[in-house]
Amino acid sequence: LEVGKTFPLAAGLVGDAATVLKQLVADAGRRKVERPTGTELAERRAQWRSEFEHAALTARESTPIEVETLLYEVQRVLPKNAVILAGSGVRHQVGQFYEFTEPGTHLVASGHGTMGWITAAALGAKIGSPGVPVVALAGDGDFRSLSETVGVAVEAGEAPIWVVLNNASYNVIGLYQKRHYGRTLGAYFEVSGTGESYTPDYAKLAESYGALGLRASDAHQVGPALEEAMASGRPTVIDVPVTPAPRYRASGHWRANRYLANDWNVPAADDELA
Ligand SMILES: Cc1ncc(C[n+]2csc(CCOP(=O)(O)OP(=O)(O)O)c2C)c(N)n1
Repeated sequence: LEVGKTFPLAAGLVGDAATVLKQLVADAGRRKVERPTGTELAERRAQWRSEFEHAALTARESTPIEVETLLYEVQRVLPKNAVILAGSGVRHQVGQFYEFTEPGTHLVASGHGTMGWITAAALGAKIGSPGVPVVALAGDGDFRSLSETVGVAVEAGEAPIWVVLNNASYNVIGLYQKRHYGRTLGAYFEVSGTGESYTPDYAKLAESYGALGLRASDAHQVGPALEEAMASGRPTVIDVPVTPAPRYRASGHWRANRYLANDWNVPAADDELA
């Protein structure tokens, strides 16, 4: 029995459910719980937002593009009613940094975070929401798990847009591996023997399927590429080289900080699991 393996705990309890629940209820009556007020929460949210914007804007000239900067540019260009899909590698950043204001605009392979879902789900979402842009923010590993969907979209005459966050890796897996095992295995796409980084050209892949293929190599090219994709009315793949270096800070109980960004604006105490 491993208490606290997945979620950080203030106190781990093991016992008979009925007995422990009764004890907890009795105890809860004696405690006063401090909760942040709505105003405090709004302030923290604004602070969080300004940190994100600062990170995105200060990295605006870096290449490969930082993920925050890419998300900032995407939000700047897309209308609020655009449907955004978030892939398994990038879903946490999208959840934290994309400001969704309309219902049904944030689709995510939550739970198992199944790779490949996003590639096909973008086509389904476009069929379900024909009047708005549908944009999949997909890691390259995720996208290539089901990239033949691009051909199916051409056949169907549907125009989803896939933004491929190309870091030539299953980066999130590589980061876990480095942290916990001090080495990586199969996480970075490279040519066996030479160690040379490998990526297919996703823009050309799209073209070979008869779709529109674009590349945004720096932050300034992201907006124009999205606009071209939306205006084209064609299924489009935008290949975006992104950095594999993590910088964002994470929130919630999935303490990404613990293995992703220890040194970026995170109080040390907040980083420790019991
Ligand atoms: C079908 C499936 N296999 C394996 C995994 C485990 N997994 C989670 S994220 C990930 C890598 C994602 O790579 P990519 O989409 O390129 O995003 P990145 O981590 O590089 O940002 C893997 C292998 C999964 N979620 N689904």
